[in-house]
Amino acid sequence: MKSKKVLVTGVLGQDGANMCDYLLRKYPNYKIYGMMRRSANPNFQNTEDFQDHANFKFVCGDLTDEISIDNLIKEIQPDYLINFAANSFVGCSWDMPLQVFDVNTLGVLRCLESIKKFKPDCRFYSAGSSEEFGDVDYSPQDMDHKIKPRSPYGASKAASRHLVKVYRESYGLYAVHGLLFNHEGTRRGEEFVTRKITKGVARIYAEACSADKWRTRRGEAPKFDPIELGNLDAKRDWSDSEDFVEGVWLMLNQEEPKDYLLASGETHSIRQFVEKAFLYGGFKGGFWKGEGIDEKFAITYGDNVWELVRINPEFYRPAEVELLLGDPSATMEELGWKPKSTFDDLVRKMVEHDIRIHKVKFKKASNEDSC
Ligand code: G4F
Repeated sequence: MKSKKVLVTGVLGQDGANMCDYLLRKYPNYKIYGMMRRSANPNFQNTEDFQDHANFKFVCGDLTDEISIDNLIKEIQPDYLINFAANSFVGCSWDMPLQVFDVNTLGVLRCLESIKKFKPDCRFYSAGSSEEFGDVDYSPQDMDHKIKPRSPYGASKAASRHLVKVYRESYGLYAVHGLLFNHEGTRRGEEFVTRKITKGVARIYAEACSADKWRTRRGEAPKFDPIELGNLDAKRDWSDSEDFVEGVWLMLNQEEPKDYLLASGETHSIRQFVEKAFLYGGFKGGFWKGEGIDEKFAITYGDNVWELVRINPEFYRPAEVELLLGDPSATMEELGWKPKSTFDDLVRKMVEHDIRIHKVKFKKASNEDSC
């Protein structure tokens, strides 16, 4: 098989790392370049499984610096540029809207311009988002749904979608914008609600083990710090990021470029994610009590009621996307894409992974046997 060169931006993040991992396994002779920003303290946790592969190389660049993008395209001459670098946390996009537009929108423009000037046959992927649909008119959402973003983040992604179309039509570039619904996994950042919950379950699991021993020794159980969350009623269409990177690669390898949507076709509330995550963490019989900001998720243990989750209004957003549910049927038919993981597989995988890593850390810190 002929070797190709792929430049993946955002390599330290979930999707960039999953894409590099996927390509190195599928095409061990491809040269994969993972672009990262030069920062004082980079976290290589997401890349440690593949960063020593002979055909993988880290390169430095920044979407806000066109010189760095131009230099990379000129020097590498990539066959594909897969852009996963972004400010991807919706919640903070109200706090830094200009930076969000600089990275998420102008960053895409800089990539398109650079490809146009220095490697016009390089295929380009732009990471779009179901946040572009925002305040949805109907469910499930498909590619014909109107653009109605509710956050600076959603607006930045919608604008980049227009730019991709303009460059595709004006200059004949193979440029595609994938509208991806929520996608998670064991490389997910803790600022996102799913990983915050599964890491919280793992912490409480470890504390419960210790409490159990403490209780038998002293006759009472200590209190836990519950997980603090915002809006529990928002509904999201969650998938596994590992399934999505495969879909993105298919989008990049069609005869003609066009935009696609990736989703699971199911929606679940944050509340349901909490329930499932605690169940897979071994906490049976959890129940909700109270209302509004006093609502709590709790469990009865012996004579005690343990609070596992409580509301902190600090995590509410100025405007919320209440419901996302995608219709992946057209993409499945056109690309032959089929996700492998279900919602349950995803929650279970994340909880079990986090319990495993937390146990090791907990064991080291407390010198206790894990339970
Ligand atoms: O996990 P989230 O922060 O993801 P969000 O905002 O849906 O965005 C993710 O999916 C998009 C695709 O639809 C991507 F484009 C984007 O980059 C990102 O990957 O929040 C999910 C929901 C929200 O409704 C939020 O209000 O969870 C709610 N939530 C409730 N408590 C919370 C929390 N979100 C976070 N991050 N932290 C909380 O404590």
